[in-house]
Amino acid sequence: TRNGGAGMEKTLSNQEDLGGDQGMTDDIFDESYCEKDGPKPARRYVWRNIVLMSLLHLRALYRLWLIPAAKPVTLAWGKFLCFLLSALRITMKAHRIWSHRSYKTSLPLRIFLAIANSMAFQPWREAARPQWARDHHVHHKFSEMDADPHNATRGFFFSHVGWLLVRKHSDVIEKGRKLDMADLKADKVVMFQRRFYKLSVVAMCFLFPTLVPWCFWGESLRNSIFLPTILRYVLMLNATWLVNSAAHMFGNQPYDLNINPRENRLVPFGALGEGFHNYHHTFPYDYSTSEFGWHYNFITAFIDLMCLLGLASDCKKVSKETILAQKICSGDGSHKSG
Ligand code: ST9
Ligand code: ZN
Ligand code: ZN
Repeated sequence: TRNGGAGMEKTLSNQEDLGGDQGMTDDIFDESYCEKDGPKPARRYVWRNIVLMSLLHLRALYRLWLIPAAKPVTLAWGKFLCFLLSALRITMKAHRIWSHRSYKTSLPLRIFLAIANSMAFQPWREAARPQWARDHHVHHKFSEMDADPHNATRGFFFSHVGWLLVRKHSDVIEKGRKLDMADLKADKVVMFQRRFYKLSVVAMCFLFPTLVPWCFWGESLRNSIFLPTILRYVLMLNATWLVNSAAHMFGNQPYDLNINPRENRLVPFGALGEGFHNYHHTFPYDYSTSEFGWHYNFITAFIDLMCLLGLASDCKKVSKETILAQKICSGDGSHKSG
């Protein structure tokens, strides 16, 4: 069957069985959904996004030649610190908490992730509503169908960036409105950050990454703007988008042969733990997004460290027996030795 269903158990002291929790069904594929009959609605382009996205990418590409002239410490700053913080936010907060409720966080960790959240600046309209999490829920629940905002059956380009350049299919909005986002609205840190979202994005996504190299090690202003800020942002966006495009097309399907998402460790930042996409769509509530713990999964190691420090808890994990049964029942056999 699609989606590994109910069998989960307590496997570590800081991990919990989700039981009948609502979070477990919210992101499970909905077999009952049928696309509407008749011709597909016409594609409606959003020219503002097309122009801005093209300019952003052209700018980043054109400025690649600045790399050899930059100080090594600036490149290290752009690559590791900013990128890692942005990525921590996307995978830890927006993905594993907001979208899948796969573990719980303490107040200090929530504040830290809220700061990293502004650094990632995804999406532009996040200030208004929990759009990221809603889009991601319908992506799991109605995967590869009209109600999936980045339906990969519409092609690589559409699932990568094209979906951000056109109006959404009406089913995405209709189905998304039925989702319960009360827990996000009840999170005071999220709400506080949302009130100052634009200001915090300007400060954390643009000013902070630019000012540090310029002020602290005398990097030129031009290099400071284009490398750790613009280029880093564009790379981060594309790394996230590859999970929607490449990881839905290339790789094997050890857990469920009947779904498109694949195990793709070549997706940049697969090392962060988001490349195990066949597993993730089969067991979306697993905090680790993989059965292999820390292997290629920096974020799981980081969440485990937070649990050890008492800053995170209640990690949801699928039992080895359930995973094995799922592989035997629906997998492509590529993990037989495992
Ligand atoms: C960006 C986001 O890129 C990327 C998300 C990627 C997700 C990846 C998932 C993979 C997970 C793994 C993580 C890997 C991490 C790797 C780390 C690497 C570092 N439900 O939006 P509108 C309502 S951001 C319910 O205008 P249009 C909405 O509330 C980049 N309702 O739709 C509104 O209602 P109202 C920057 C929904 O007109 C109404 O519908 N961002 C839903 O079709 C209209 O909403 C951008 O470039 C829903 N799901 O426009 C694009 N959706 O009127 C920003 C909508 O009552 N977005 N509604 O307020 C936009 O410009 C537009 O949304 C649009 C669609 C043009 C795309
Ligand atoms: Zn997916
Ligand atoms: Zn997900």
